[in-house]
Amino acid sequence: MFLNPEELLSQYNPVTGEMPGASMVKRHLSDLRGCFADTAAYDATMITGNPLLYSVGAVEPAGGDGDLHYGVGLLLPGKIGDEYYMTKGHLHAWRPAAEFYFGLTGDGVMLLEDEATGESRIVPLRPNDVVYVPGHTAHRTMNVGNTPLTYIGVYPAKAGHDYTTIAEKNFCCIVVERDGKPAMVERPD
Ligand code: PAN
Ligand code: ZN
Repeated sequence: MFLNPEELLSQYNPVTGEMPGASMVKRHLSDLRGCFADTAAYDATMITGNPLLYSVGAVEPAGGDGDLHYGVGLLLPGKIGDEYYMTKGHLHAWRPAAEFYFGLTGDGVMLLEDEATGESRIVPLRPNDVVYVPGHTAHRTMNVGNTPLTYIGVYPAKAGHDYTTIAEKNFCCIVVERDGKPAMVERPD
């Protein structure tokens, strides 16, 4: 049975990220090996456990050319060293596919990196913020607040997710806390 987005969100559980009709993916710190620049902080946290970082409930009603898919993300607050908890990040397998993000709760930032030029920027993702992710743009989300960050991302059904390119070369920049605020800095070697 397919529920419309309004019905789905009304049944969305903002604590667990669970949503009827959605396929849930949960990502723990071990799933983000290589994403955090501070590997010492990563290893130190892994010794104490393998925390849940985020979940995504994906709704994929149909896969035709004109169809849309969407996911509701729940990204927990926390840091590894100075780096905020983040998503793995990806490019769309079909590179021209853009995406529309809408902030629901919490305080977040998106890191956007143009694949061709490497040009990077961060943009806020807070309640009612819209972030337009153009095609050919790697995107990653960070929770820069103290409460769960939730958001919805809507993308063409045929976008697909390419995680391999990011796993191989990572983002050029990282987002760290500096003087209590998020700052984008070049990834140290
Ligand atoms: C989002 C992401 C979600 C989780 O729905 O899938 O934020 O991030 P990762 O997929 O990088 O783990 C999206 O951008 N979909 O295309
Ligand atoms: Zn995406």
